[in-house]
Amino acid sequence: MNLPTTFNGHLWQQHRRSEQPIEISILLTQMGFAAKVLAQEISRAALVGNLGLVGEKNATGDAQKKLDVFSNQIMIDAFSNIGLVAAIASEELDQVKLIECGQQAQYILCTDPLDGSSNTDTGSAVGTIFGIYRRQTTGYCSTEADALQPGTELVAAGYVLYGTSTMLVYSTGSRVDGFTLDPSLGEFLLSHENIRCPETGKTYSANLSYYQEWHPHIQNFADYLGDRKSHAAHTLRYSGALVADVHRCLLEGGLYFYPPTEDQPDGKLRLLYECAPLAFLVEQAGGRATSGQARIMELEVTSIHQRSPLVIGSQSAVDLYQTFLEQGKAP
Ligand code: AFP
Repeated sequence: MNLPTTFNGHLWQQHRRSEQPIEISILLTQMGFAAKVLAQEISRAALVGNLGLVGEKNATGDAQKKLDVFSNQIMIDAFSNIGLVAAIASEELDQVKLIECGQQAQYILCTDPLDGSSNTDTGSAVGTIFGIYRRQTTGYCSTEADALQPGTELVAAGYVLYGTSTMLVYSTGSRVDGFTLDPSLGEFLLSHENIRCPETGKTYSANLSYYQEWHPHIQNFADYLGDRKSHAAHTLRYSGALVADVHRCLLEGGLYFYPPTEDQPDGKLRLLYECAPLAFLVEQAGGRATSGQARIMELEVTSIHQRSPLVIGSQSAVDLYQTFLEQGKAP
């Protein structure tokens, strides 16, 4: 039997091979630990009274689930005491949380601790998204400005998918690797090495209940994908958790799109801790991510809870979306 590669072993190898700073490996190790704690709590939430609403709204106006609050606290606890993180921006926090001052604390964590939390009460997939930036300001303590960096400045990003298994997928900018949690060992083991996003795919993910509010060109695109008689037909798969839908695109190709609507001219998704980290990963795997107007990675970030339309997945599928957006029809 070949001994599997653990997440921590892999991080150490990457550190030695690519001279990736050891601090990045430590931060990712910590992310792996937080993911294990969350996986355990999410799976037993129904047994310990941890499902349902808290009764409050979060920083972006969404109803807060008990698991949202719990997940946010786990992320804060996991990164507060290691001395490397200067600040955390989270979907569940109104403002950037300043963690640590001084020379050692050179990293900024941006996170959606529990993506797709409306799925928790029905046992469906949820996720955690994270992006890590280097601190840019030079004062003794960090400021909110450190979190307002474009995706091009990410030094590491990834997600954890809590689904039929728990998977951690990450990149530090040269490749994308995926690890599956072996619950009996309590270890993430390398299961998806050097993931490449297929050039095309058979599925698309979008909330079609907003169809009437989309731009007519995007309506045409959805009609085109949904035309069962066409060679271009795609099958709809929509989970309500961005992580789960993007994970499918990453492994099997296809695309996810959340366009602007009348009510939400910038779409629903958050640029800093949802769109940018996933764009970083998908691009590293050979896919593409755009807002329709610009590459997600290059969008200027002016506030931590800023929204952006998102189109992400296989290169050719995202290209096709762009063609429809501009011309209203297939090329
Ligand atoms: P929640 O975390 O509030 O459930 O939002 C999840 C999410 O940000 C993303 O994961 C989904 O793809 C998207 O919103 C679903 O939004 P709609 O319900 O509008 O389709």
